[in-house]
Amino acid sequence: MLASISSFTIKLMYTKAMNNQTLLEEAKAVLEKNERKTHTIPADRLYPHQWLWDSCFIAIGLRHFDMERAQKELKSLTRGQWANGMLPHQIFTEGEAHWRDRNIWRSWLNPYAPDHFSTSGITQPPMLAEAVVRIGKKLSKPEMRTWYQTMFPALLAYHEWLYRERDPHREGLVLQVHPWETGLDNTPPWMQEMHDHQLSFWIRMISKLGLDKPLTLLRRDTHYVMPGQRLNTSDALGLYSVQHRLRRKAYDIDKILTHSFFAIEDLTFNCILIRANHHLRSIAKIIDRELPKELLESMRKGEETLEQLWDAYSEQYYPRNFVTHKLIKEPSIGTLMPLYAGSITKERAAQLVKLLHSRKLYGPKYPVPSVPINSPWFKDHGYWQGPTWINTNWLIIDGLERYGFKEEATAVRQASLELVSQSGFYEYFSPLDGSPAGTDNFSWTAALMIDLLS
Ligand code: 9WN
Repeated sequence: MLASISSFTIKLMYTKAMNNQTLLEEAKAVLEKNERKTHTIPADRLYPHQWLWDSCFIAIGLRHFDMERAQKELKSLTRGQWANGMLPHQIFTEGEAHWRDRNIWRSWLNPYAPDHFSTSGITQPPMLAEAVVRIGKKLSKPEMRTWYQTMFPALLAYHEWLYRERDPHREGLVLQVHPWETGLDNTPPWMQEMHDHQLSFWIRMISKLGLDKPLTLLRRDTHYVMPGQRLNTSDALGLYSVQHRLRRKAYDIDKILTHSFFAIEDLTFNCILIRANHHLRSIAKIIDRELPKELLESMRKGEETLEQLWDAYSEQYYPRNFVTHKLIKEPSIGTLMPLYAGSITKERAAQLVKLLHSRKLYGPKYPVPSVPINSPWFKDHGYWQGPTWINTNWLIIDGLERYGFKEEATAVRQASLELVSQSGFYEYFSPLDGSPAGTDNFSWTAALMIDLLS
């Protein structure tokens, strides 16, 4: 009996190892397919440019098998850095085929935008410091110092820009002016604010008259992904109209803030920034550089102010409207991101872990859903309104591990591996039955799988 059990166990282990090996090879193949000269695109056709936080997640995976390419991936992000320090969320691919995308943004309207590359005029979650450090940890000491010296100026300029431009009241939290800046495009808190205050008359009329249905045919994204798996056309029009307003102000933050109330201190963005600050401090220490006093003060305040986003009534964190300072009480995965920030107390972290244990909230069969299961917004394939994404799982796993919640971290890791090994490297998955959605061959799913398996 014992012998047969052990041979069965050995066979099982062998199959598992084989599967993992195959998965690794397949993941590498996805990254190869999406490789371009200087960087990796998120997915062919649907996402043909370079995106800021995608490249960071991609480099975190690449470092396990091609260090040179991982470093190149991050260095290529600095090509698009604006003279004021901003790292744009997109660097556009050159060529006639992409003229329309470049023209939507017209980054050349802003005097700080680079001359040789067209970019968007907004940023994305500041994952760069994390990716730089993850690479650094795999290098020898002298190589690590050289690598940090290379990346430090861009990182410092970026973090200084974030506080200088996006924290005008010097409170420690930075604001975002478009949901694309959060990387979680149609996440409920932003969509609620947009529906309440931003949707213009013509967009409301379009959806009232049912004209949004035929307009869906004109969208590029819905050629590649089923319309029900993307945001609806009226919300998509809303996002483009906000983008258009930013362009009219030539991406000048003073002008934008004078004329708009659509500015939110986003939870996920600020939690990633808190962790990035921690990494920036350690990079500076290793290369014997001092960080400017004002920046250090903002970083300190950020950790302190995060607690103002805690709502004692519902025992959750929420983003906050920058202008009214009112919490936007629409539950979303952001509430778990303070685990990744790492600056909250262990008691507070344990309160968040309770949410992960609840099947009705963030603990279905395939965690972690981007919106709790019991939310009226929840749709299991609804883009950032329900599905499980591998990058947010990665952030949560990292946070859980650092707080010592090993079992929970293993469960989320296991669910992520299962999702991908069952269906492939999709963009997102149903948290209820694991079915895949969005585009296939998605780069960060592949890259983070490599990292989780390593
Ligand atoms: C807009 C590239 C990006 C990701 C974002 C994701 C999606 C873009 C889009 O794709 O956003 O930036 O076209 O919807 O929401 O997180 O970086 O993968």
